[in-house]
Amino acid sequence: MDKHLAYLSIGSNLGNKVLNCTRALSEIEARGIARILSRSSLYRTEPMDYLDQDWFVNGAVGMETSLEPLDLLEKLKQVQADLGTREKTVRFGPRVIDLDILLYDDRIMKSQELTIPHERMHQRAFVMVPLCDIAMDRMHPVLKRTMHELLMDLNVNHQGVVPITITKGEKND
Ligand code: PH2
Ligand code: MG
Ligand code: MG
Repeated sequence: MDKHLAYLSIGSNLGNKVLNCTRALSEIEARGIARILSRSSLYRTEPMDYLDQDWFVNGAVGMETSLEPLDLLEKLKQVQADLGTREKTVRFGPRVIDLDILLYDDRIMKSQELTIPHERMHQRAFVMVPLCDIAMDRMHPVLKRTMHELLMDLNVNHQGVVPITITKGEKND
């Protein structure tokens, strides 16, 4: 089987957000969907597009998969459905877990179900900041600029993205 390198954006803004993100990654490996090669830090991020909702936790991962993009999308949707509520979500609205394919090798595709690279990735600090933790030198196959260059073009000050720091208890350390 051919191996492919895919990058995903992970997000959650309902329930235990950090746990939802880490669970989704465990499920991706447990179900044999992909082998995770790199993971970014997690960030608290201000909601975009649909503003009347809680802040998100976002991250990004690089993974090796033998699935073709549409099969990968299908499996990721199953993970989302199994971890989240099966209720209908508002477009861009609150969700237990969101797994979006950002990049898949240097593949460029556009279909009704899936567009790769993700159409809005370069406009979103909550995607580009985590992605640059793990793939800043990677070239965007359409825009022909590195992820780092694309991040520099974004005015990140206008989009709250704050690294999650694990603080130790005052008395126990
Ligand atoms: N996802 C959306 C819409 N808005 N905002 C942030 N900060 N993080 C997200 O993951 C996000 C969003 C739709 O998927
Ligand atoms: Mg999304
Ligand atoms: Mg999605």
